[in-house]
Amino acid sequence: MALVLHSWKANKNAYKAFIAAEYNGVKIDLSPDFVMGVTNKSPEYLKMNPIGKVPVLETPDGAIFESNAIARYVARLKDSSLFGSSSIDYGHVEQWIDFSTTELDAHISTILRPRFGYGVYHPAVEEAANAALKRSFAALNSYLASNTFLVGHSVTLADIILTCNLYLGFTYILTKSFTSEFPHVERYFWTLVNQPNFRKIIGEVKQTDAIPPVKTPEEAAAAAKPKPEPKKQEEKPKAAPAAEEEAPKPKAKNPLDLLPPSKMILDEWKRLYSNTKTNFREVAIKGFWDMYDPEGYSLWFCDYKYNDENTVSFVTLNKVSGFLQRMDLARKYAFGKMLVIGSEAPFKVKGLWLFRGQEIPQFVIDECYDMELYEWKKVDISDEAQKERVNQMIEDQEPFEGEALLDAKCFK
Ligand SMILES: N[C@@H](CCC(=O)N[C@@H](CS)C(=O)NCC(=O)O)C(=O)O
Repeated sequence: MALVLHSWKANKNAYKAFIAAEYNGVKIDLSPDFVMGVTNKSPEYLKMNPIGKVPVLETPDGAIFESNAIARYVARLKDSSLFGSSSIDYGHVEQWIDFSTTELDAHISTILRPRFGYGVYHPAVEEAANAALKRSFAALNSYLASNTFLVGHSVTLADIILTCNLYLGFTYILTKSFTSEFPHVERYFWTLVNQPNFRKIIGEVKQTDAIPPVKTPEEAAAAAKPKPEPKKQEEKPKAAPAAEEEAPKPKAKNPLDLLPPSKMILDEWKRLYSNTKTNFREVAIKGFWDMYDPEGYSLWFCDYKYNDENTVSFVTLNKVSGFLQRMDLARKYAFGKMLVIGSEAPFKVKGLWLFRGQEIPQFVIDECYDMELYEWKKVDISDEAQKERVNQMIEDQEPFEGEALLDAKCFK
C-alpha cells in the first residue's frame, strides 16, 4: 500500500508532508474522498487518530497523526539532508520545529480561530497573542539577518514546517504593516515559498491585505451548528481554518500593455546583451543607446538601504538572487543589473533597472516586497555622468566606484 494522507488539499498541515516528500522523492497520495467534518468523525478515522483532527498519514505499517510527526516520518524515509548533516544540525532542526509550533503557530492560531468562528474572541487574549507573535518574529528576524536557512546552507525540515506555519499567518492575518517590521523574515518567507518544491505544492502565495473580521456570536453559533452532510468534496469544509483554493479569476490586462507602442523591443536588447561577447562597449552599450526609447521606457538606479547588514557574502548574494527571482513577474517589462560591491563586508548592493513606462510599475511595487528595501532614483539621461554610470553597470565595470565586485547579476 502506498502512503495516503487523509486531509483536504489546501491544508498547511498537509503541505508539510507533501513538501518533505518532494524533497525526498517519496510518493504520497491524497485521500480522494476526504470530507472535513465527516470523514474525520467516522469510526475508521477515529481508529487512526482518536482526537479526530486532520491530517492522518496511513502507511503500510500503521497510521500516524500530528502533522509534524507525519513530516518527520516522511523526511526519515530516505537518507536525505532534511535533518542536516550532524547531531548538532539535527538538534537545531528539532529546536526550530518546536519554536515554529509553540512560538509561531500557537499564536497565529489564537488570532485566527475567532475569525473562523471557533472559540470565544477576547481582545486581551488577542493582544497577548499579538505581542507574543511580535516577540517571536523579532527573534526570528535577528537570526535570519545572517542566515539564509534555519539550519546550515540548505532547506531542512525545520524550514518546511516553519514556512508552512508562516504561510497560514501571511495568507490570513499577517498584513504588510505587521511583517514589514521584520524584513529578514519577509525575505526568508518569500525565498522559501518560491523554492520549486514548495511552489509545486502550495502554488503562488499572496499576502493578505486585511485581517478578516471576528465572527459575531451569532455567526459563530451558526458556524458551529452541524450542517447537512456535504455531498461533494468541493463543498466548503466546516472546520478548516486554513487556506482554501479560490476559483481562478479572469486575468486583467497589465496596464503596461496599454501604453503606446515603443520602438524599443526589449527582447532585442536582451538578445544583444546576451550575445555580445567581445567589444561590449562598442557593440552592446552603443546598441543599447541606439535602441533606447526615453518615452516608452525609463531607467532607474537602486541602492540597498541596509548595506550595514550585508555582513556575510553568501547571504548577500542569496538576497539579491531572491530579489531577481521575485521580479520574474516583470520579465516582459524590465531588464536589470544588480552589483554586489566590495572585497570585504559589509557589501554594498546597487542596481540599474530598465522599466517599461515612465514610472516603476505599480504591480512590481505591490507584488515584490524587495522594492522597498532599496532607494530608487530615476536616471537623468541628459546628465552624461549618470549615463556613464548606466554604461558601467550594464558592463559590470570593475572596479566600480573604486571597489571590486563580489558579483554582478543580470535580470533579463
Ligand atoms: N496538532 C495537530 C493540529 C491538527 C488540527 O488542528 N487540525 C485541524 C484542521 S487544520 C482540525 O482537524 N480541526 C478539527 C477539530 O479540531 O476537530 C497537527 O499538527 O496535526
